[in-house]
Amino acid sequence: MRKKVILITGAAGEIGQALIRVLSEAPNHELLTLDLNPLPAELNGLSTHIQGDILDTNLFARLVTEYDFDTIFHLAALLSTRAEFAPELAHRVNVDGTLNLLRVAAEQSQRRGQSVKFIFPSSIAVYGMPDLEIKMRDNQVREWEWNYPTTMYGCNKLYCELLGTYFSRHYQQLATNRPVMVDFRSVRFPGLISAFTVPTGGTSDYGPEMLHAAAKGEPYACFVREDTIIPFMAMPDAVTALLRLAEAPREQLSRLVYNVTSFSLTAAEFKERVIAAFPDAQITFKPDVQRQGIVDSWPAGLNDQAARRDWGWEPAYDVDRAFEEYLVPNIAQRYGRSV
Ligand code: AKB
Repeated sequence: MRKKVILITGAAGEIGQALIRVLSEAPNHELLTLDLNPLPAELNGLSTHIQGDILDTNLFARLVTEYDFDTIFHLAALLSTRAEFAPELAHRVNVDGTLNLLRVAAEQSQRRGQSVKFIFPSSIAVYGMPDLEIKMRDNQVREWEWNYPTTMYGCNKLYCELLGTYFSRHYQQLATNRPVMVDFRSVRFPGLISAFTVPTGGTSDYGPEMLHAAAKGEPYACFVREDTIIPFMAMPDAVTALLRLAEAPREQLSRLVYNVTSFSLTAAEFKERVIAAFPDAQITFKPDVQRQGIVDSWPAGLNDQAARRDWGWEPAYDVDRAFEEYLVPNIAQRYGRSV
């Protein structure tokens, strides 16, 4: 008898760590986590962790003999800045990795005779605003607008949304003649900010980096201009979004891919909030041409009405609550600062 589990890929990343903490508290869930890296020691014992590669098809061939995947949170990806340095590797991990896993989900659904939920975090990187004037004009972008990504990561995410939709609606295993039931669902996240982990390889990272550097008492040179604006979200809301979407009754979903957002801030406003919490923060602005170009192509805000309407999405943390109740106290504590 195979063991029923929730699979989390990219589990050692920022979203993965936060998701493991929440899911491990819920009863009746066995977690199987996968990442190239080990989990941090404080998460030991909360899941069965496999250190491995999502491109390793032999590994999955072994895992499916032992485990029955009920739900898959496929978080593994190379983020936007890192993907620009290694576009082909990014394509392999972000696209081929997702395709491998969709195939696994399809086979699993046939074996179990029930659907497998496939939850996929997408990103504001799927959007490509043509210039700053239009970015400021269309500042509440809807899901089907401006789908012209300018980065490898954005292209990968947009294509994987389509791949997931294809597997969910059209893919058939003609050879086996048994129905495939992949229940693909995706959220497009804004820049995420965690109090407990620091991101690596992203381009929205200037927000969290500014905060963590200030709390550590280190100077920080922000790599985008002061007027740069994108949407952000506190990590607990990101986890809530994934779980709410996963739990939503299928018949209530009018789409498979949803925008979710919380608050939009300019880099200067971000700095003001950081200085209000850590008055000795040394923050300067030293824009990097490439990274600035990426963030300028991302929307200033997202329209998340469909998620609110279909599955009751609502962020718990607006900008004040995110800084005052989640980010500042937890980050200060992490680095032994009083606020
Ligand atoms: C990145 O900066 O690449 C990510 C994202 C916005 O998806 N944080």
